[in-house]
Amino acid sequence: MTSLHAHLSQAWGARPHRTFLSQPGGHQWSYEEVDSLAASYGASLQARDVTPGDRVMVQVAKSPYAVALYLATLRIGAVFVPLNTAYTPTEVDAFVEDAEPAVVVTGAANARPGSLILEADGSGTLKPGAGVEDVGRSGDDPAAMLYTSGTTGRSKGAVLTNDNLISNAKALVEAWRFHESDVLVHALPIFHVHGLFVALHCAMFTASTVVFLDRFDVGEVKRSLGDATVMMGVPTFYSRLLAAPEPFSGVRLFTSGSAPLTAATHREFEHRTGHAILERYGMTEAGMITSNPYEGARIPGTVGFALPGIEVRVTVDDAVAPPGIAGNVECRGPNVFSGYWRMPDHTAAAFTPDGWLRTGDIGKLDASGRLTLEGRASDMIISGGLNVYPVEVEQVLDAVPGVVEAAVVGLPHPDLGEAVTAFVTTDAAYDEQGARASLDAIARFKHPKQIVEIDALPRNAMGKVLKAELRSRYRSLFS
Ligand code: MLC
Ligand code: AMP
Repeated sequence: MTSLHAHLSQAWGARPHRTFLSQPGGHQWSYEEVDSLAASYGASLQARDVTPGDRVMVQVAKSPYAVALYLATLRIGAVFVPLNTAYTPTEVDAFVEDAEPAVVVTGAANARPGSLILEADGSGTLKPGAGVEDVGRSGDDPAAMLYTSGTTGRSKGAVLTNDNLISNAKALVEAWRFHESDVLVHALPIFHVHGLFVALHCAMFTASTVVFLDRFDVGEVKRSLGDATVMMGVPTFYSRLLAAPEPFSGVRLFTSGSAPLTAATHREFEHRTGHAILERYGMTEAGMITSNPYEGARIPGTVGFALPGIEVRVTVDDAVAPPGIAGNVECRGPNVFSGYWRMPDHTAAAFTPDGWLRTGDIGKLDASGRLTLEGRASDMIISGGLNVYPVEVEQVLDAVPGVVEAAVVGLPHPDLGEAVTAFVTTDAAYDEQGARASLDAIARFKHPKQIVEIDALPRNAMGKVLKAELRSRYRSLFS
């Protein structure tokens, strides 16, 4: 039994009638019900000649039907490729061209030629079929591929194997003491590692219940927390909950990740609710890497210790750094992905010669092995838990008539952590409306919250734009 699907179905097989996905004011989906829907979607995909290893690309609204489609894909040995629903048709074109999926499933609003339709209420052209054939998969076989943006602006498909996902789920269940009686509030999207793997796998591996919300709505989340034991979120969830906090007395665990949780938010949340948020750290290529302890000190501003079975080190100039010295964070373990889809050079560059994954994050370990992150090697911006690569936005702005040059940075933002901000030098042909219209080619969460016209971009002697200076000069723009 080596496939992720086999592990999951064994976990919930003993409790098939237990509620899996609970929709407030709506249907309560048992494990058995979601599993049998997954079997019929699997049959339907097989009837369309989807075979093991084929990519199934999915850009659909969050719903129990979408979860069943994920499980169907695993069950037939195909590779699940989820896409952010905010991606524009132009962005999706690039993913389709790269992944060459056997099937693309979308909502009606973002339908593409040949795509199957699946709406949040289950309607559409993806009809359940009958007679799914189970397919044996080994631990090394790919289970999912998630696109991550790159410093060059070109997205890379990170291929995750069955073993990557199984080992990480087991490590989290152990570290966070997941149990069949847990009730998890799920308000994250399900097209990223956080909402799809971290949250859903912890629940499925313990056959526990998920309060399944379409999105993060602060009122709905607060109501749901009344009957819940766990919530996982990005820092924006916690800063929004702080606007009107409650004791949340039935909750045993709040976790945060995907972006830095400020020490101020951590302390204020603890002060006002009595809960010390457990911050953990991860990335698409490696799932979860470190976590603050379940028992023991959850220190604000730190991301804790390597999870069971995973090793973390810090290097400077290719040598392992002693405790207290900041450098490149690297990790190794069964969680680390098999490589980027059809990009051997990028895959090779992601690893050190001795086989450790270069995370691209800068941090330091203390003598006890606790990690503190200090920044990122690249200019990547994390806005509300979503990654934005400046070069992608700069390329769009540079092509706008009247823009002489654009530089995009992340500035501190009270709600989103960092806000995408563009600085442009312009000539007489420039107007901001035109620039905004051009940005429609890329997803809206990547759009600058402000486009600031300046006389000249600050540069060093080599002519390189000094983004650090822009960040420091304009650090109060959103406060
Ligand atoms: C939405 N908008 C954003 C945004 N989310 N803008 C910048 N950054 C974001 N993150 C924009 C929309 O385009 C829209 O713009 C406007 O905000 C309102 O949209 P919305 O959908 O109503 O927003 P809201 O529901 O408030 O969403 C904010 C959010 C959401 C923070 C709740 O983005 C979210 O759920 N983020 C979580 C992302 C996540 O799961 N990350 C995990 C990555 S995995 P307009 O212009 O149309 O008005 C990973 C590894 C790891 O990193 O370690 O976990
Ligand atoms: P992604 O490529 O979307 O998976 O994003 C991974 C990146 O998110 C990591 O490389 C980190 O830079 C960042 N990240 C994840 N968790 C944390 C955290 N707890 N604190 C700071 N940054 C984080």
